[in-house]
Amino acid sequence: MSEPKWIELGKGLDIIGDIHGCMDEWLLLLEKLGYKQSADGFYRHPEGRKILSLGDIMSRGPRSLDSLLFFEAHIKAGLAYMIDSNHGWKIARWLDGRKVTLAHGDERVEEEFLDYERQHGSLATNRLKERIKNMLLDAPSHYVIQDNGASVAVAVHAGIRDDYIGKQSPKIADYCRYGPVVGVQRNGKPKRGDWTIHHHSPELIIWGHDPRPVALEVQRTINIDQGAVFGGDLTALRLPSKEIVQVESQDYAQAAINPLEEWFEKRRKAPAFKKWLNGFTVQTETGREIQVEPTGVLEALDHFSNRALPLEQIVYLPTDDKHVSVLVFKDQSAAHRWTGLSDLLLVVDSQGCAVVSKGKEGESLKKHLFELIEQSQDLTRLESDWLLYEGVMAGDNIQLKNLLASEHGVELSIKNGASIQQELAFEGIKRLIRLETVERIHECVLAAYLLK
Ligand SMILES: [Mn+2]
Repeated sequence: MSEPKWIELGKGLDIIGDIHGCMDEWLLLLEKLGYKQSADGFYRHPEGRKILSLGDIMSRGPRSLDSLLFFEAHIKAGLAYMIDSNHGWKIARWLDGRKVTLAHGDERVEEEFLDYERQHGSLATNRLKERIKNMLLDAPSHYVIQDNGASVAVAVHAGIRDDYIGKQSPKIADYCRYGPVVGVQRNGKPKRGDWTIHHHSPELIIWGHDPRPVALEVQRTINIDQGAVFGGDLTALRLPSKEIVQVESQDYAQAAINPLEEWFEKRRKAPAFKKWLNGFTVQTETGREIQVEPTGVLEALDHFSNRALPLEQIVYLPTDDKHVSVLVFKDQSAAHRWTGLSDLLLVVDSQGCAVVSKGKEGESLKKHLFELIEQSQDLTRLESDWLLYEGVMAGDNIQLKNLLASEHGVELSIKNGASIQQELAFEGIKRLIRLETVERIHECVLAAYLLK
């Protein structure tokens, strides 16, 4: 049974999301983090930093065994830590000779052990299996990370309750591996709930397990599983700096349903308009609460449904008639991923309407804007899926004024004494970067429109 443990932040920790056998990417990430391979084969950091894996280091991907061997050796040498996880637990019980069905990529671990046996014989294989089993069974349900005696963070695979932190029981171990159960699905499988909304204690909870495209910090919880094995990124969160370091990976899993694509689809779900009709409040990151009265909401929703651009394509409303917002996507698939539509360039006025109309004139304005953007950015080599500019209307043309944001961050920060319009624009952009739902972004757009 796993038992929780306390570890000191010491000279720094690099916490790693689900590796799932993506060993090539893991080695690249180690290099990017500054680890160097010593003559004895171990990877060490010149500053004495240590590695902490959130589990699920194997299954689904191509090199599970190498990943298991890496952690087995580095944990023993005191250079790394690893916590328990759902795949880890399954493999541990399989190695322990229990009757388990290997599925969801666990069968690939068995294949690798069979390969190993063909090469090294059954005696060596049994010894290896014993070592790996022990490592997996020794993994605690979670680690509490302390800095000079104060708990600053918790590392856990799938989730934790505040009252479980630092405690142990089979029930707690189960919760940490799989997350909470809130019901039963139609197929008989347990329905998992969102535990992050119940986290109120001060520690930062770092978790993985549930792949999502970006590492978002929400209410002092941060998910660092960016679906490496599904073609996303392999992520490291560095403590104490909270810096995120990533390497791109490939879709090794080739799953019928790709969880990263599923995430984008879910975020584009049509908003529940009803919730705004009686007025609403927008809470911004700066702590401001912006109240919107019910008057005019119905007309505004009618405007956005019938005359403005599709909601997915509006990030924020420019504050006056002279300005426009210009959103450009790297390519068709990026545009489709974020908006569900194929338009590469969107020019939006202060009413949320498209400035670039169809027809010949519209085409030449689009061409002009693409030329302006390409003068400063090579879109084919862009790391981000999109770029957002502020533009100024100049007769029939548009001049690009500022680069406001990209998928990776906001270029302009909000100044003290910003207007409500500016604050709402900034909040909408921040929500887009955090990959929040269209509904959460449109809330800002709607408020900005109503409070003009
Ligand atoms: Mn998992």
